[in-house]
Amino acid sequence: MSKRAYNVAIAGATGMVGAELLKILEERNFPIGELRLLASERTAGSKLKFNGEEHTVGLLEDETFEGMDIGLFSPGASVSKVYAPKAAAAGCVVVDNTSEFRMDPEVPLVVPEVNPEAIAGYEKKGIIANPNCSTIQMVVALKPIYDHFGIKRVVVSTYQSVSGAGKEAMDELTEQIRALFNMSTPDKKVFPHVMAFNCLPQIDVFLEDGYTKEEAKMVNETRKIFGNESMLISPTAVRVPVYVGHSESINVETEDAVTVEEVRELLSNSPGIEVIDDPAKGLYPMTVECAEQDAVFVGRIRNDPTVEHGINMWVVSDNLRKGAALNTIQIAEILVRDYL
Ligand code: NAP
Ligand code: 12T
Repeated sequence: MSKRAYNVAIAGATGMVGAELLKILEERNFPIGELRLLASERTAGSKLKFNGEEHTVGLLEDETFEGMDIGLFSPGASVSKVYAPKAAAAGCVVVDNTSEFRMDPEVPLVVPEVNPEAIAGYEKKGIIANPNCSTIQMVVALKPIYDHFGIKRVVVSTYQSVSGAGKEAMDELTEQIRALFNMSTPDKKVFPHVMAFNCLPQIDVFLEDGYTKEEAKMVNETRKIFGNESMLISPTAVRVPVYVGHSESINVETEDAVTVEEVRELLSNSPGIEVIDDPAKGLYPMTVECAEQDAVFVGRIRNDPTVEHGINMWVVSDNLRKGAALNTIQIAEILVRDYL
């Protein structure tokens, strides 16, 4: 039982992550007093349902956070940059889903299965950051291996769904598929190239070293979450025409000797992970089955014979749930249980 009810504001309530936040708050019976749903001028005044009741969406403004205890933010980085500090100044602790504060040394970056203790640092700025979706599912799968065998180096390639880029991106994929089936030229606004029936080796912008910002986020955020600045991670982030669910091919070179059976057993008994790995029966994780689920799914666990000690694995999770809304709410649950 929770100690009391908490007033919760959701910034970006009308977006893909916002919708998932509302669903999960309901499912997990989060102890909510007042609920304030906030978005931009585009949708302010519209109505959203929560626990069977209609709530009118308000406009995200300077005074919106008076009397609120917790702010769950996903309105985009530039908006969080302005409003998260305002919310925190009003005494509303923010759990922010955007990239804005993740690398701020005074803001904890948290995945509850990996570094829940970091939440204690929320007091410095009143903000806790939720990592990037691709980082979250990777670190959940790596944590038990890191603790038991030590990790020398990780090589990861992602297969990321379009929902990671928001509602408009999902609509763009649908419109492009429709256009191509009708023999017309597809329009593009969100993605840099046609997304339908294509794979784009670019997520977010390019940096000077030739990597994309999404790839840099995976390296920097993973190091911060593990508290290991020298961890070696070599990433390639790819967008694929899947609506929900990110997949990752992860190669892990370990310090100590490791067997496939040990890793299967270890991951099967680790929090937040479900192993689906029965090659004889053709069983492995796929986005069509892992979407709308909470776990990080791991399969295709196999030995890497090209290094002294290493394994390969295939990791799938719902990017809107564990990759965003669920992780945010797990952080909020610990916050109310242990701190507020
Ligand atoms: P989305 O479907 O495009 O929704 C964006 C939301 O932000 C909508 O509710 C929108 O309101 C609101 N918004 C936009 N500009 C605003 C403004 N000026 N003031 C107030 N609200 C504003 O995007 P999404 O997929 O939900 O993602 C939202 C953000 O969350 C992303 O920008 C990203 O930073 C973050 N995100 C993080 C992860 C992660 O890796 N953990 C995953 C996905 C997304 P309107 O409906 O009124 O426009
Ligand atoms: N570019 O919150 O486009 O850092 O899939 C999340 C998702 C950035 C983020 C995406 C992105 C973030 C995407």
